[in-house]
Amino acid sequence: MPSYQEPWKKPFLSTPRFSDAKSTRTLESLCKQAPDLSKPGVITPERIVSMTSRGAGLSLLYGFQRVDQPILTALQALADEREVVGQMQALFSGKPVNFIEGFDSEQRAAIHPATRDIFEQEVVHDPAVRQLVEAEIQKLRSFFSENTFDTLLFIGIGGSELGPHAILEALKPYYLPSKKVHYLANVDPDEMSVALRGIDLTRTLVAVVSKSGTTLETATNEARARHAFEQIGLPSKAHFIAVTCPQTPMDDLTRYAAVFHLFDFIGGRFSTTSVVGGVLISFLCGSNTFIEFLSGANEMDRLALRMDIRENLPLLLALLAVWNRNFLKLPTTAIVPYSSALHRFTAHLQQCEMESNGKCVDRFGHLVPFSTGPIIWGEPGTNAQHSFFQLLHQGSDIVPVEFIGFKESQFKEDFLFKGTSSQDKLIANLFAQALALAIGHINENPNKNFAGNRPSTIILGKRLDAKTLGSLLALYEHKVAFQGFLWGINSFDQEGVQLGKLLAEQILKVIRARRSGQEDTTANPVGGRLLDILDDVTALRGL
Ligand code: G6Q
Repeated sequence: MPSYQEPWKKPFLSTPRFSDAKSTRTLESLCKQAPDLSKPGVITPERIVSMTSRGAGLSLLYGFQRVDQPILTALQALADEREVVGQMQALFSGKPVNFIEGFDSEQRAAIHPATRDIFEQEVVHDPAVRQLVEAEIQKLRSFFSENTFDTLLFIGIGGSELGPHAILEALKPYYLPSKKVHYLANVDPDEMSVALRGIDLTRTLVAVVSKSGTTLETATNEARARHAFEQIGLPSKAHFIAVTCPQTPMDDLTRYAAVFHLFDFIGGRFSTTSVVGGVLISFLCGSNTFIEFLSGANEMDRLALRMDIRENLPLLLALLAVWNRNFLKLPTTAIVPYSSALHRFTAHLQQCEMESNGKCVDRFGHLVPFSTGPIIWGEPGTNAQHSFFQLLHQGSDIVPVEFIGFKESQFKEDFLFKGTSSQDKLIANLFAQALALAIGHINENPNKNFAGNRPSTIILGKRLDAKTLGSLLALYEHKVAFQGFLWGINSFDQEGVQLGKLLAEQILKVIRARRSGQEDTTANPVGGRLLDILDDVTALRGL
C-alpha cells in the first residue's frame, strides 16, 4: 500500500497543489484589482480597526496590506483547500512531517509545541513526550537552583544559538543580579579570543549546545575553551554542561557536570523553547521566567489550530506573506522591530524562514512552478529609518514590512522631552512609517514624491516580557510552517546546511593531509568535481 494512503498524510499529499488550487486561480484574478492603499479613502481608522486580529497577548494589524474582503475570503479558501490546519494538527500530534514522499528524507517529527505543552490545556496529547519534556524542565530547575557561577559561556551555532541568543538579548530587564553571558558561535579564533579576555574562568559555566553533538565549529570551540580551563589548573568537567540529543557523542556524563536533552523530534531552529533556550534563560533569569516564556508560546500554539484565519494569527501572517510573495510577486520581506531588545530577533527569523522555506521541490520531490520563501532581512527601528528606509519608500523594488512594537517600554524608565516620552516617539514612528509607506506623499518634484501603496503588517504587544516574547516566537515558528504547508514543501529539513558541513569536512581532510605531508585520496561523498576544485583552491591559497 503506498504510504500516502496513511490517513495523516492526506492533507499533505492528496489536496490540490498550490499551483492547481481553485483559490489560487481566484487570488490570481483578484490581485489585478488589489486595493491601492495610496488612493484617498482606502486607509481609514475603521479599516485599521476592523482589520485587526488579537490573541495570545498580541494584535496583528493588517489594514496596511493590499487586501480587501474578497481577497481575505479567497485566502481563507486557500488555507482550507490546502488543509493547512490539518497539516498543523499532524505536526502537533507528532507525525513525521519532515518527509519527501518517495525519496530518501529525514522522516522525523517536528513537535516543538511539545516543549511548552506543560500547562493545563494540552495541545500535543502525548503522555510519553510530555513526560520527557517535564523531566528535562525539572532537571533544569534543580541544577540552576544550586548554581553558583556568575558567567555563562554559551557555545553553539545556527539553530543552537540564534534563537536563544535573540531571546536572551530581549530579556535583559529580567536578568538576575550579577549574571553575565558570552556567546561563541563562529569558529573564527578571534571570536574566542575576545570572549576569553576579561572573564574569570573560576566563576564561569560553559554550556555546549549541539543537537547532533558533532558540529565542527562547536566541537572546536569547546576544545579550545576546555584547554583554557585546564591551562590554569581548573578541572573542566565541573564547569561544562552539555545540551544535546540522547546518545550523541556529547551525551557523556564523564565529560560534563550535567547533560540536558533535547530530542530528535525537535528541529534545531525550532528548539528555542526546549532546554536549548531553557539553559540560558534559567541561568540568566531563573526558571520561573523560562516557564512564563513557555506559557506565552503555548498560548500561541493553541491559536495555531483554529480554522478561522481571523483567529489564527500565525496562519493569517503566513497567508499575507504568501499573498505578497506569490500574487503581488514581492521577493523580499523586511522584519523591523521597534524595540532594541529585539535586535537579534530578525537574524533568528531569517534562519527560521530561509532555512525552512528556501526550498524548490515539493513533497513529491517535483520542482515547484512558483516562488517559495522570500529573502528575510531587517534591523530595529527607528535606526533603520536612518539607513535602508529610503529604499523602502522610494526604491524600485517594493518590500513588504512586518513591524513589531510595544505600547510600553521594558524598564519603564522613560523621560519627557518636548512633551513626549521616548516610547511615544518610538511607537509614533512605527505607525508613521506604516502609514507613509501605504498612502505615500504627493509632490510635484519627482525626487520628493512618494508613490505609496507599499504594504506592511504591524504586530503590537503591550510590553515585551517573557510571556509576550514566547508568544511572538511561536507566532513566527507557525507562520513559517504554515507557509510551507501552503506551498506543499518540506520546511523541516536543511540539505543546504548539511552540504556545508560535508564540504567543511572534505576540505579539512585535504588541509590535514597537506599539513602532514600526505595526500588523502579517500572517497569524496560530495562528488569528485567539487573536491577537485576545492583542492585547487586550497593549493592556490598555499595551504
Ligand atoms: C537548524 C539547522 C542548523 C543547526 C546547526 C547546529 O535547524 O539544522 O542551523 O542548528 O547546524 O547544529 P547542531 O545543533 O547539531 O550543532
